[in-house]
Amino acid sequence: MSILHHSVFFTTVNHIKDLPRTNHPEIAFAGRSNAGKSSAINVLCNQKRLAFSSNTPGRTQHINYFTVGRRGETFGYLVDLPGYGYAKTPLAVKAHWNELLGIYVEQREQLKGLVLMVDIRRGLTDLDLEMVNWFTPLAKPIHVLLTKSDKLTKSLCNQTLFAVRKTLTEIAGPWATVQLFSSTNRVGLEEAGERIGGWILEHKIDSTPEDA
Ligand SMILES: Nc1nc2c(ncn2[C@@H]2O[C@H](COP(=O)(O)OP(=O)(O)O)[C@@H](O)[C@H]2O)c(=O)[nH]1
Ligand SMILES: [Mg+2]
Repeated sequence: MSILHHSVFFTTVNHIKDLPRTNHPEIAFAGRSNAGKSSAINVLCNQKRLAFSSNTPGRTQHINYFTVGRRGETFGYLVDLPGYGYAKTPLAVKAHWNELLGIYVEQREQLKGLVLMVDIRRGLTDLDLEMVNWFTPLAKPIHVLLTKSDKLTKSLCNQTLFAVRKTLTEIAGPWATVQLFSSTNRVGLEEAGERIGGWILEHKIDSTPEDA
């Protein structure tokens, strides 16, 4: 069973100074608002409402932490970052998110990998590329989930997969990988779960019972 299946909510952070003081590895989930990030976290963790999913884009404004572990032991965290690119977000709020997101992504040492949700019908947008460009110099892996693949034909899905893979390889070389995903049809769960779980296990530290 995936180690992600024992995830529970840990904490919500709205300011960099409030990031939890732990040494466990963190895997961040990023993407445009409405790309399917909350749905992906829920389905990967085999839970219905771990991450809040809604039809109202731009509603999740904070950084949410979920623990990953087994038998009362914390192995690491999944970190749900605020979605970006929602047009109706007020400028001041946008600036706050940008700062929160930018500092977290660029400076958080515990961050060991990035999962980037991209709606397969849109492909990589400028904001997604900005995220990849922020991350690439850190020499940490990025895994892109092409979400909502149930919305396109198999052949269109594969076309997008190859195009995105080509672009990512040009920017990030071997650090970036990409796969098809659908929360609705449960496509790509195993591949994504293994990748994310693998990153956490790779960086897992010996935890004390208090961490549980
Ligand atoms: N068809 C389809 N719809 C999805 C999928 N994943 C998410 N959605 C829908 O897309 C909308 C946004 O999803 P959500 O997970 O809240 O996106 P977030 O804003 O990135 O967290 C919701 O209406 C979801 O039901 C998917 O795999 N297939
Ligand atoms: Mg969400």
